Amino acid sequence: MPEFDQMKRARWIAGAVVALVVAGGGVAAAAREAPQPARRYVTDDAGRALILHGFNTASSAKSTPDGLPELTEADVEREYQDMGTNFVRFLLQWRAVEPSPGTYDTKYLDKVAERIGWYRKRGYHVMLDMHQDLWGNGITPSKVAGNGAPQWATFMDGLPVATKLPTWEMYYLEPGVIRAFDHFWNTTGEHPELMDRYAKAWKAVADRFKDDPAVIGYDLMNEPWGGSVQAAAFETGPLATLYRRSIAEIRSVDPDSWIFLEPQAVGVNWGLPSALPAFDDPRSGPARIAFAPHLYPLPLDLGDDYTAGSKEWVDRTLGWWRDNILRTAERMKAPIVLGEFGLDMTRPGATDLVERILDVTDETAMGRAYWSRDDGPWGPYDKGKAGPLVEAYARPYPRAVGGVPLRVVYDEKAVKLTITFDANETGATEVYLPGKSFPNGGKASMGEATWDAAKRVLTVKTKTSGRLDLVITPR
Ligand code: 9MR
Repeated sequence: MPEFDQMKRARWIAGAVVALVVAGGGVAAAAREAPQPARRYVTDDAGRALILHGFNTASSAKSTPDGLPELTEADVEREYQDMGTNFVRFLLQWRAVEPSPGTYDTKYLDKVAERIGWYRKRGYHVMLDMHQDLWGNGITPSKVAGNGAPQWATFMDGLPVATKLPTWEMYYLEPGVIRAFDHFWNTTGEHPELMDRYAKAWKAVADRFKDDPAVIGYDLMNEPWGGSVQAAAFETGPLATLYRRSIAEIRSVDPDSWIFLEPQAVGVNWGLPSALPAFDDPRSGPARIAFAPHLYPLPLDLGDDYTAGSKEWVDRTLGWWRDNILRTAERMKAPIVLGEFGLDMTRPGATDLVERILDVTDETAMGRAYWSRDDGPWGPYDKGKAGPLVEAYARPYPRAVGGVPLRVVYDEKAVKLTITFDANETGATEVYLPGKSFPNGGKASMGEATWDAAKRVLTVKTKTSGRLDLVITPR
């Protein structure tokens, strides 16, 4: 590695360490007793608990001129047939939503709606994600990095941004990028209108999609970065302000959709604690605010694999991540959806790590969306060919449960799925059963079961009260 790269890398790591120290209490938090999963769930219109499994769709939306992912209806169909997913974290770009201040592009939103329709037909729940990395593509003249924010919202005061860095994350430390964020968060006191515009853009999106039954909710900002304000000062300060304003704007038109909140990405993605506070939901009825963190273990970010010596480190960071995420969710009284995790599936140990993360999220009742659905070595398909992720991701699971799930265990050897739940009157339980282990569908240990072979879904009507152990085995 040339000397320059080494220096940049060292700077990035140094920044990370600062974030760690500023986060404060991180080590103490990790040493406390392990928290237990609270088992809160995102619910559907009927009130059933949803277990959300899916993909981020797609990274390609960042750089296409129209801000839409490279995706066809056949791609959605293939994903459903191969893996039985019921969830998508669908990327939006603020630059496409609001091409000039206060003007919303209804044609773009119509095209988003068309794609949501492809998911709706197949019973998916769509979470709209206002994506950004590195603020926006206006940070360099050649648009070599960054996506999300429109050019009109990009103020860098002439500060420099390098045009070639070894990894994309390093651009976060460029002076111009830090300034663009400082203006957005109004740390500079010079652009109070920007946060307002952002919150109102969310109102426009919510107004467009509030009645779409497939849209489960809104992920307010991808991987927030505080610029020169970091960690707790950022999460309890400007980030919380943005969230409160956006929640108020969304709720002024849409009382029912879920609102998904992300912590600061740096540090928290690696397992450090978040300081994100609890938020009030002004809707009448129970709050519909969920916590949507990401998971990228640091050893992998630094180029290691899930093998030998670094496996132990990754497992350790997974433990911290689990505990710290559960603590934050408890403070927020919010269900958890892991909005992103992913890695190069061609690397040694990659499938093992995916299996491990699926286990952790299953045990803690978190939903999950893999990064990402794009074709390539990280994705389920590479040059159109199914890779190891497809098989790993196609696990049997209850997509929706008529009650509150306490435990979901799949015994792979015995081919037996046990769903323990406190039944209520919200409706039938729907279980996805992959073709490999359940070639002829499944049968249920109780209730009235119907098998839909085309969808590979077993619908089970059970008693509507009491604690039940519903066991599904092959037919
Ligand atoms: O995988 C994405 C990579 O191809 C892009 O260059 C990069 C910058 O836009 O973003 C990567 O995706 C990231 C996502 O946007 C945010 N979370 C981490 C993802 C993986 O690095």
